[in-house]
Amino acid sequence: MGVVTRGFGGRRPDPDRELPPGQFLTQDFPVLSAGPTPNVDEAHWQLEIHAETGEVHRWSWEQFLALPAQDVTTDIHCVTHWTKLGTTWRGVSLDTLFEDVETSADFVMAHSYGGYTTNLPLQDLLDGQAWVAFEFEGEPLDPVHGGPARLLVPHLYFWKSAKWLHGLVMQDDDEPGFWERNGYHLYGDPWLEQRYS
Ligand SMILES: Nc1nc2c(c(=O)[nH]1)N[C@H]1C(S)=C(S)[C@@H](COP(=O)(O)O)O[C@H]1N2
Ligand SMILES: [Mo]
Repeated sequence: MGVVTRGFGGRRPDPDRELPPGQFLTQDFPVLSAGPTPNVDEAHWQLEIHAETGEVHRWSWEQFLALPAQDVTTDIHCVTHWTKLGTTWRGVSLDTLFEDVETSADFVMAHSYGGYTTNLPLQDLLDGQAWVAFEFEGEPLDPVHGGPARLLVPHLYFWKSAKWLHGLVMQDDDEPGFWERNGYHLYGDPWLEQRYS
């Protein structure tokens, strides 16, 4: 199944297409990491969703790859002002991962291998808006870009797309994650230029 998200209607990125305010186009793929790239071995990799009830849903790498995946073409916007158009990914929709999760909590803290965290409203992860991506441009996701798997939430600034994703923890309150505690906006809508708080 293929998915094309907001703003990408053609086969090729349109250089005249409107960018979010304050963004410029880049053709390369910058690496932005707050620390070293963690060495995440697929044999020991696990993805977890922790509900506020204490229930934990867990997938090994093999179980994760057995889930239905989607091809996604989307634009990505970094708070440091670069935008990359028409990037292509393959990943598992968060709708699939949350199918059997019973929760009444409204917020999620994404936790990465290596300790990075970022907070998101649950409703921004559902309805075809977010994926756990494991391929980029048809290749396994490079470790510097979050491989083996990263969160992809392209409608928010790219710091919300946690690399080396390990777990999603349901929370009743919207607590700040790593960059949000350091001054980034709690939500991060690039079209509203919600860079810093
Ligand atoms: N685990 C983790 N995820 C992360 C980061 C990080 O430092 N650690 N940086 C964030 C930021 S600020 C951005 S812009 C993107 C950069 O992704 P890239 O390095 O693949 O371009 O990852 C986000 N996800
Ligand atoms: Mo960023």
